[in-house]
Amino acid sequence: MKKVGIIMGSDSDFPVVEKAVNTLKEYGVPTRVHVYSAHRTPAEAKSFAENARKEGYGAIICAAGMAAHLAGAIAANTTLPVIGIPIKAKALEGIDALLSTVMMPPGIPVATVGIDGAQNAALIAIEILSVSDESLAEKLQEARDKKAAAIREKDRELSEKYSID
Ligand code: RP5
Repeated sequence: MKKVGIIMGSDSDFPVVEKAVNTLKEYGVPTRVHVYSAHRTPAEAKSFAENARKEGYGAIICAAGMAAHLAGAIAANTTLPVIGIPIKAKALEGIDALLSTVMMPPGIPVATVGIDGAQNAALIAIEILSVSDESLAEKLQEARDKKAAAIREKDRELSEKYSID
């Protein structure tokens, strides 16, 4: 199976990124995690992106806050799919990172999830790998079915408890 790379701009991003790591672990996806910053360690970030395809990665998740150019910088150096997680920092509540990550000029895409949307980032990476991996496709469907069953149960409970004749 292809690997997923998770890159974050700072170890201070990890409390959010951990949800992506856990989701990939749940699905049994080989994952490598690194702190590479587009501005503090740009050489490492560039080298990772340039070598990722030949090293067996299928998707790269990039998490960064503030003027978050990490996902764009990684995408500039690979044609693998790059998924950006805008991290919520204090000053602008993550709007800064959201706009920096999502507003890529045409030609170098970054698939951007919501602010702190680490679980969805992992799920998109898994969906990408599932195109050529039937067991992942089955696991994704099972998880959806389970979620839908749980919601139906909640519907039944609330409906019984609060409906008024
Ligand atoms: C970004 O700056 C990082 O991704 C992090 O979200 C933010 C703050 O970094 P630290 O100052 O906490 O290392 O590059």
